Amino acid sequence: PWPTMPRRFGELAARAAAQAGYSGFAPDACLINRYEPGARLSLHQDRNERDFSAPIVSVSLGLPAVFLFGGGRRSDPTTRVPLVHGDVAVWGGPSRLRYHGVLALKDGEHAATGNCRINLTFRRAG
Ligand SMILES: O=C(O)CCC(=O)C(=O)O
Ligand SMILES: [Mn+2]
Repeated sequence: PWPTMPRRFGELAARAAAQAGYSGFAPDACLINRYEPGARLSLHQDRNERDFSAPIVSVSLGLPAVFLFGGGRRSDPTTRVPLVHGDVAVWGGPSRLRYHGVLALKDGEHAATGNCRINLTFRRAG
């Protein structure tokens, strides 16, 4: 069912989505971001996918980060969500287009990744 990515990756993402209430998620894309200390991701919406009915499943590896989860407008207040190695965040449904970002990564060392954070977002690109 997931010809474009390792089977286990697709299964992990589908299971996480189902646990969050989005059954039947069949990701066909995985965007991988690598953050070095100081790197950040400014508030944005994930709009490159054709199908907004599918959720986003985000897997964090390595150094911890602070995820900002906002609202439907860039100026809406944000919630700070600490993400550590192995965390999986899912947003979908009415939250699918909420603004989000990542604060500047703090310096550190992680056994799995060394001096960086790696994030995988599983998506249904369409
Ligand atoms: O690194 C993260 O936790 C979020 C990544 C993200 O929002 C994206 O790649 O669009
Ligand atoms: Mn995003």
